[in-house]
Amino acid sequence: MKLFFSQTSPFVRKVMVLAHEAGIADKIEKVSAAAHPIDRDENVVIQNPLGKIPTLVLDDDSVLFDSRVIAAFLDTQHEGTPLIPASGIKRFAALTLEALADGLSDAAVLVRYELTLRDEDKRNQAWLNGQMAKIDTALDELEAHWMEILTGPLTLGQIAVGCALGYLDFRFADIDWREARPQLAGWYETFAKRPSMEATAPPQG
Ligand SMILES: N[C@@H](CCC(=O)N[C@@H](CS)C(=O)NCC(=O)O)C(=O)O
Repeated sequence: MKLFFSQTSPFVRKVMVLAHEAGIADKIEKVSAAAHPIDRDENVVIQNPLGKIPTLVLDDDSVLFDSRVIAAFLDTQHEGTPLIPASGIKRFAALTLEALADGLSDAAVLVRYELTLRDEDKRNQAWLNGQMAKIDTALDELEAHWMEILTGPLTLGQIAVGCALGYLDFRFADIDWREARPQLAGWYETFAKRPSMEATAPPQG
């Protein structure tokens, strides 16, 4: 299977961390993509009309997107403990945690686009503040209500949080998200050292 890929995307990273944790990363051929909301990558668009990554093309040429669908699919492709619990409240807690982390990543990616793609004099500061507020309240929620699940058995939810925090450190190094969230900071310090996280880290510098 082929994955349209960029090392800077937190969503691509999420599916790759899952693949590493599941021991199936070597089954995925990574195809470099230049997904961009303005200069669209036609190689991606031809497979996924939204032009977004991750996009996964299976061996029978069927196409899966977005990252939540790809992650759920990859979780069916290994024999180990599922990273999305099969049923019950644990399943929906893991998926809700993933949704929370993905929402944080979405807001951070949108801020990044506003800051890098829009002319400075046309930027909408109120809109930027709104996206930053989402990031802030999502981080607060993780610290206040999710630490027990974050420190429990590994799930896709934890992976999504690790990738969202990694993206904040990568693109918004000036934001000190750790100071007011010591438990989350401590959890991430350990989580970021997992081989799956180290193997998928965004470029340095
Ligand atoms: N909800 C999507 C979000 C994916 C996403 O926004 N990917 C970005 C890269 S980080 C992208 O492809 N941007 C190009 C665009 O917005 O057209 C998912 O979970 O896969």
